[in-house]
Parts: sequence; C-alpha cells; structure tokens
Amino acid sequence: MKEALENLRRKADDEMHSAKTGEEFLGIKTRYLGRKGLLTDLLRGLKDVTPEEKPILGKLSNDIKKSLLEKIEKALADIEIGAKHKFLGEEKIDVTLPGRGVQYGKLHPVTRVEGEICDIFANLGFSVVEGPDVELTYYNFEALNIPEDHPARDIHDTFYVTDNVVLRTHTSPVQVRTMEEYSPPVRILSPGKVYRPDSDISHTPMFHQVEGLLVDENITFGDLKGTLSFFLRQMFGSDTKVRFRPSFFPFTEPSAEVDIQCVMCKGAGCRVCGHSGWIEILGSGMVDPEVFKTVHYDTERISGFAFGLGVERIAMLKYGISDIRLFFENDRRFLEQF
Ligand code: 2U9
Repeated sequence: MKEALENLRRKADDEMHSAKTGEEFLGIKTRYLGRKGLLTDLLRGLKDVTPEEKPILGKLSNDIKKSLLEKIEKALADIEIGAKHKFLGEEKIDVTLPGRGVQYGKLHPVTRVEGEICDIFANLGFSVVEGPDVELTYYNFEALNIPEDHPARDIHDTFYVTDNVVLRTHTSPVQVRTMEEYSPPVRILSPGKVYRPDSDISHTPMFHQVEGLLVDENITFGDLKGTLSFFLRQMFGSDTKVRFRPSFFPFTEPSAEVDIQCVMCKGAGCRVCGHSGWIEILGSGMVDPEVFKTVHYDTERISGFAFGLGVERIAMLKYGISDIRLFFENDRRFLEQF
C-alpha cells in the first residue's frame, strides 16, 4: 500500500509538471482527489491494513493529499495572476475616444418659474417662508375670515383629512402662522403646493401658489399697485400693461384682481384672452382687519397688502402651454423643451 501511495504521488507530480492550463490542474484535482479519484480509492483500502501500519499509512496518505492540494491551488493562483498580467500588458486604452456623455437633469418648468417669482420679490426685501401642506381648518379658513358656511369649505372644494384637518387650499395659513410668531413689519413670500378637488385643462388637484404679505405702518393700496406692477413688468417684460379690477376675497378689503395685457395678441384679442385683450394673472387686496385681529395685530397702527398667484398659470402664459396637465405627466419630450 505504501508503494502504491508513493507511485500515485510520483504520477500526480509528473502530471502536474506537464500541466499548463487551469482546466488541466482542475482535471488532476478531480482525477486524484475527487469522490471517485485515485487517492480516494486507495484510502478506502486503509481499512484492511494491520493496526500497526494504519497510523503510518494514514499519515502518509494525508500528507500526499495535502501536498497535492497545495500544489494545485498554487498553480491555479499563479495561472490567474499570469492571466491578469497578460491582460494588463496587452490592454490598450484609446484615450482619444469620446466619453459616454452625461445626461444632465434640469429644473421642472414650474420649479423654474416659482424660483423666478421668488427672486423678484427677494430683491424687494421679501423673505421666503414655508409651512405644512396638511393644515388645521383653523389656519386654512377661520383665521382667514372664511366662515363655516363659505362654499370653499364644501367637501367638493376642499380635501378633508378629518373634520378639522385639510390639505391646504392656499398657502395663506403660512402667513397667519408667521404673524402669530412675529410682530410687524412683516414682508414674506410663501410658495408651495396647494390642493383643490378640480381637474380639467386649467385645473389640477394639486398646483403651486406663491402668496405674498407685507405689513407695516402706513401701507396703502398705492404700495400694493406699485409692488405688483413692478413684479409683473419684471416677469413679463418692461412694456407690460397692467390693470387692477375690483374683486372680493374674504381675507382682503378692498380686493383687486390684476390683469396684464394679453401676452399672445398684445391686446388685440385672441383665443387665449377670450378676445378681451387682457389676462387675469393674480389676486390681491389690503389685508382685512378681521384677519389682523385674530393674530392680535394693532389695526389702528398697521396695515398691509397681500396677493396670491398660481405658478402653473404664469408658466403656461410665459411658455404658451395650453393644458396644465402637461406639467404633471413627466413626459421628457415636454420637459426637455425648457
Ligand atoms: C393673509 C391675508 C391675505 C392672499 C390672496 C389672493 C388674493 C388670490 C388666488 C390667485 C390664483 C389663488 O391660485 S389662485 O387660484 N389668490 O386671488 N390671494 S389675496 O391673501 C392673504 C393671504 C394671507 C394672512
């Protein structure tokens, strides 16, 4: 048995000597050490040797197995390193080839226009303030002088979470919260998402508003007109004609809707402006003293103006987009144009 083992070792060594490839070494491993391999076979005969021979032959077979395995593993590792070196030696990189090209993301047109609006007012000294999309009815309605029986509070015009929690229908609650925290002067802008159950070519259940509020001593309707006219001329061009029409909002008195001369037909009349030559662009007014009272501002000493606008509407007019829903389809063919 000892001789058989020594013969096997020699034979395996010879084979390894002439083996070159990884497959050849793996073949040797299976042939000698596999489940039906030559050494495995020989080891089965160990059970028939005398008790004196058993430990000697057992040790010899283990030594042969161990050395065989070590040699094969080393040869395989050497082959792998050799292959790597060969690959690295032969690999050529053409550094003159053009790169793969990076696809840059862009701002969504609504985000862009919102940013432009905020920049114009920031230059006039307004600070941007944000607040929660999910609001208490107190901040969304009561504090803004919108009574319990007002149509805006109907379940068809407001998304209710519970009886006294809603998805805000405007960003005005942000101004109320700010006034609760700070005394005048206040000069803030509140951009953000608002929610109303509405869907057609000019309405989506979620859209973006920017509202503004300025409170100080001696603020007049003249300040409102001057500020908003300046904003609209910055936004739509210095020759933009602006007009103020009387209107009504529960939170402002007096109130005014603001139009600009139609950006499409320059006032001549077209489909976009309903042949009137004018386009409604924002709502505004002097803050109703009732609103100031709920935040404990002294209505004898201070006054203020507020305004609100829909960002998608401005973006539609600026870019000539006829359907508001295009903003929310995430179609890259649309988005890449801005
Ligand atoms: C406080 C007091 C007054 C905000 C205002 C409007 C007029 C207005 C609409 C424009 C288009 C909403 O998106 S829209 O449908 N907004 O017409 N918003 S005055 O007045 C305020 C806000 C907060 C404390």
